[in-house]
Amino acid sequence: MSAASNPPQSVPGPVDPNTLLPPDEPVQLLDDQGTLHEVEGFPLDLKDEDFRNLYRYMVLARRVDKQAINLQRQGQLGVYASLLGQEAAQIGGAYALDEQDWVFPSYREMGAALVRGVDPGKVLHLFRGTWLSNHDPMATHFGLLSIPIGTQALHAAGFAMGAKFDGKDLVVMTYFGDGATSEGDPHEAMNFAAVYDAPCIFFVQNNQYAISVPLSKQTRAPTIAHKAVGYGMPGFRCDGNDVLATYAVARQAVDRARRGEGPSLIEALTYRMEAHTTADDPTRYRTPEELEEWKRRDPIARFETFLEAEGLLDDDFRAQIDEEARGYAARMREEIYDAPHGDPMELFEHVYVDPPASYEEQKAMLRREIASNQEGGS
Ligand SMILES: Cc1ncc(C[n+]2csc(CCOP(=O)(O)OP(=O)(O)O)c2C)c(N)n1
Repeated sequence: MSAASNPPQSVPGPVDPNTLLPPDEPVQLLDDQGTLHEVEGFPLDLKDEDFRNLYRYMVLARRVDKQAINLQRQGQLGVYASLLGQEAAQIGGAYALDEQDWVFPSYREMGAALVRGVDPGKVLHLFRGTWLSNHDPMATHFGLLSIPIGTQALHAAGFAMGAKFDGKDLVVMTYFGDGATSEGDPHEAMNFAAVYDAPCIFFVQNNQYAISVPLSKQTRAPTIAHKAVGYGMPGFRCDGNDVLATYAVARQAVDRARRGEGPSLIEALTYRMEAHTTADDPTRYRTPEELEEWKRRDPIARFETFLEAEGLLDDDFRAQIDEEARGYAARMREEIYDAPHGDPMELFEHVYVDPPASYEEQKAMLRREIASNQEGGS
């Protein structure tokens, strides 16, 4: 689609770039010791029940993540991308959404999946190679995990534009990494979303690395949030290991989008404490000291200190979460263990309405390949 064929519905005047710039310091509400400090412009509208729920989701995400890594080690998954350390970023962001809203995730978003009520085992089929996913995106408003970097940003922008054209009250959030901001797809998505005032939040989890490439080799921009100015949308920056900051910042961006004021870019500063995927060896590109430093900033430990001081964490609640986590892990094992592989010919389904001529040749080629492997194996 070209911008000319479908003009924006409203044409705002020139934007003062100063109103779009991120603040000098990332928004932080809970300091490293777990003490709450109010920050102007980012009020917290959370009740005790919400605080407990945020904690519950973070602990569940960490346990689900551990189970997925174990399934990979047992040979049940081909690969898995851990979210360890990024729980606050993902969960604070997704918690700011309402039921009618949508999430378009990358491959690392098991925490956001939980907030949307997605059964994690079902999503893991992608990592087993059995199917794209067994969850229903229409029921949960959580799209399929996207392995090609940044492509989900386009799905999100397009979906948000469509929702706006249809007059629907919904906000779209898409997650991607710092590395993805060097790709063309997020750029095109952010530009279109801004031009069309689409209700789309671009939530960047800056976990410092794109596999082994550090952020310093990724961009010359002062911060990722500064890139927002170039699109004409506000850039927010927050401590991604502080769940109250990620929530409060996302809340502002979501409310803004819901009021019809267009998209926002959020940069949450965090750290991937595990390997990039189970196929990666992070000791080859980062030091043990760096990892230790970030472990001290663990998002769950920090929030726990706050909740304990507020009298919101007790043994009963911890036991309840533990039981829930065991239930999730058991269901993941049931769903994934020895799940039958699909027919490789499915590769050709759901791609074209009118397949090109080369398609039949390629299908025949794969059929021959499978047959010769079967002959070779018997
Ligand atoms: C289009 C595309 N190019 C390259 C890759 C290979 N690849 C997989 S993960 C990755 C790094 C992504 O880093 P980032 O966007 O920071 O996200 P993170 O994995 O840190 O969450 C790359 C280059 C890919 N999956 N898709």
